[in-house]
Amino acid sequence: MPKTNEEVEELLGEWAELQQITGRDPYRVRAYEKAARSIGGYSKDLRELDDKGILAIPNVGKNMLGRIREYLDTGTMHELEDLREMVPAGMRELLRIPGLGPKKAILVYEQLGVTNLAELAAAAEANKLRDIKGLGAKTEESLLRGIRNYTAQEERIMVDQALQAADRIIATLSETCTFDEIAYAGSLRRMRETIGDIDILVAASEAEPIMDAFASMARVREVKAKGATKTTIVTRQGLQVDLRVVPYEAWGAALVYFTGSKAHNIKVREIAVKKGLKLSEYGLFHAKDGSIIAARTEEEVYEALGLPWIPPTMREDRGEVEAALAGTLPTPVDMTRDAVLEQRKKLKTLQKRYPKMTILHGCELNIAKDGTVDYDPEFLAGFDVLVASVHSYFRLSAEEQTARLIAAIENPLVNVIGHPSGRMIGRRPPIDMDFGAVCAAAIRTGTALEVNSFPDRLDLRDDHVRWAVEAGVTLSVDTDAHAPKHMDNIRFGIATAQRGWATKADVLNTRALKQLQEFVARKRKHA
Ligand code: DGT
Ligand code: CA
Ligand code: CA
Repeated sequence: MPKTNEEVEELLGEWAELQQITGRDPYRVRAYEKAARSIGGYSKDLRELDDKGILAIPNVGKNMLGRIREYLDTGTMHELEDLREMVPAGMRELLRIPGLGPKKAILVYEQLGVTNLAELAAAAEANKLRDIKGLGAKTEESLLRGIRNYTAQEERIMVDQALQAADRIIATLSETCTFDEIAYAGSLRRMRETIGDIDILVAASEAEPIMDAFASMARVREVKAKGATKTTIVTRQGLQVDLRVVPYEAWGAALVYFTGSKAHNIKVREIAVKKGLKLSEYGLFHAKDGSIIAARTEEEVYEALGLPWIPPTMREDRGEVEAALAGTLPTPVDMTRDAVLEQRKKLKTLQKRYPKMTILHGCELNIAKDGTVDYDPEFLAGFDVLVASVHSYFRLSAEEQTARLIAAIENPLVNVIGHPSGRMIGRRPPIDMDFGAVCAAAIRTGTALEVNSFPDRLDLRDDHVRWAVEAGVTLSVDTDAHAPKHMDNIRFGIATAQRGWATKADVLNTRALKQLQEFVARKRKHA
């Protein structure tokens, strides 16, 4: 999400709350809230839009446009500044107490001079609220309960809120920084029901630019600590977020360490000690000479300890380490299969409703380190077309990477290799591979290579397209759309294919339905 949009969302949200306190009519307050949300979720940067473009954002009218323009030009909104002067700083928080709407907030302010949560709590405990006309003893009691709940809850937030915040932060960092890996760790990765603070882990060769980008995000209220490898901030919603940058080589060890839980870590470390090893966030080492055994991936670290990879959701020291040692660790439920089948059912219904159209059910599979893909062949055969792509292990040697891709290409159920080089423009270099060998395998097996249309991927890139076309590879120009608006990206994919001199005959998705189905069936014959 563009940073400016996030800033404007924050300011309009604050404006809405201040208006509530000063007794503005609720319709107007709602209008600000709605505009704030639309702008925050809008994909185009406000700074790059003209007036017409800004007015095209849902819920943004002429008045709002004026305020946004003022902010873009001057960095402030003077009416909001005026409101801030009128309303004491702590008043906004009062509205978070259940049962305390703007009317009551104004009452306690006018009659008792209450301007923040601490003063409200003190007044309620001293039974001063019940004497205010319009409040009474019952309201006082329920407010007191509300305050206690709120203060207790403030320290831990619900997992969905934490996940949403973490996703947004990861999206912001992905837009602004270069790194190898990023993930949330801690209790959020373990999916505890409430989260104390968010822990974000990044693998990169240089920590400083990432720390800087993190500390200067629009959502930051306070930078609590900023060191060489760890920065702690508090967001404007009062959420604490720790960011740690680790070397790429130690990614797995750091992920184990910072995912925890602490009790799980202690158990795992005991196993290391018994084997004469030392486990830290930097890796698993021989205790004697300090030589390294494993660190790159979680699987490698667990494996070197004689354990299978333990799903983060089980890492609570509730017997999972013992079970893993004994080989009795259950594979926990994963609902994705059911979700896929559910989706297929929906498509069948749609197909019935639109008999003239043919709906195909496809899926993008992940290519594992060894070239295998998700699910078993029987399950995969239920799809009409399958794409498989690399999403991890970007730094394998050219030999390993080529063997991995060819293994996926040779899978009779895989029809397209998605974004074959894995590059992210400006953020991640392409994987090392023998592209000639990959092309040869694609031709031999009847597998297409994708031209991914996302502007930050464009993968295959133009010169690889030309190489593939000359070799005789079939291409598939895809949007990789995750939302309807991404469909527009197709123009970049087509342009990339054109720059590589691809013709209609080279591109799978220009063909008639029957030809596509034949393309899939021909390969499946070898299953
Ligand atoms: P939270 O934030 O209260 O919901 O819970 P966690 O588990 O996210 O805890 P947090 O944020 O304090 O630390 C993140 C992870 O870092 C934790 O799960 C395990 C690891 N960790 C932190 N401190 C220690 C420690 O003193 N020893 C060990 N072994 N691990 C630690
Ligand atoms: Ca945490
Ligand atoms: Ca933490």
